[in-house]
Amino acid sequence: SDGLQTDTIGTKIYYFDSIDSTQNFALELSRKPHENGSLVIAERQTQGRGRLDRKWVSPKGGIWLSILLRPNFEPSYTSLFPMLTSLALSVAIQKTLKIKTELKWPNDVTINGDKVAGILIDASIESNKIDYLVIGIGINFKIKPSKITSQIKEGKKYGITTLVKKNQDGNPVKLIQQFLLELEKSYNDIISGSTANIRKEWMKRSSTIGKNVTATTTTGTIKGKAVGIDKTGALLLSSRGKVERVLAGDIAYKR
Ligand code: BT5
Repeated sequence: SDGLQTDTIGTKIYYFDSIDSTQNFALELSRKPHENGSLVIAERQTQGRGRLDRKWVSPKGGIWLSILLRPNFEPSYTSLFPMLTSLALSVAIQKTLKIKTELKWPNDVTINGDKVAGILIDASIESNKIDYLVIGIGINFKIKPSKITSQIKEGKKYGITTLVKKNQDGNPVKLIQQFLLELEKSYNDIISGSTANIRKEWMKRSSTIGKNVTATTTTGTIKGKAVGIDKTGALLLSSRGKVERVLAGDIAYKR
């Protein structure tokens, strides 16, 4: 926690050499009092997970962390969190490592289209109030991409990359500190109800807006041109003269 400039996030840190999943640990913590802002971080995960229980490969060399938050605001803001978190990460990567990244809706951080980080949000909402949120972030900091692709079926058709290459130097601690600072800034923005800036900044860094995409949701697929993001973080697709709203799902860009 040395050098951390945040007030809420990271006030308590749980560090593990190896754990099943930092996300699961943070979910357990939510049952205890006084854990707002707690950070769980591990060198490697044996059961890392993505959205919809997909596998998240988490060997040594990556940054695997989860943050437990108990925000006091409308549950509809929850869907903004993938955006807010990936934006904070993109800014921190640029500031500390001078690397440009793109944001792909809803939760990917990419370099030239290859995934370098992913975000997972677990939310518990009770009687129209947020009980807690757990934000999970996985960053391929310094990992040979083949170490990841070899462990996932869809590895070949899926571009995966690392922030720092084999012979390069990079300081993961600086990146984490900057990321937490950026995250807390946007978190405070959301708490005070100002989300316009987050959406504007996300769109500036996004590779999604303006593209023809195929969105896969739990109810089917929608094709259209990505024209924007609404207040809740939903993707707006222009399709046959209508604007369709995609609240959750995955997208692929048409080549
Ligand atoms: C995500 O899911 O991108 C969210 C990943 C969140 C991981 C963090 S690490 C700390 C915390 N603890 C956890 O257990 N999880 C969180 P999704 O968009 O569903 O992407 C999952 C897909 O990405 C998989 O199906 C694979 O195809 C691919 N994948 C798996 N491991 C990867 C990696 N290390 N880098 C890039 N892609 C990966």
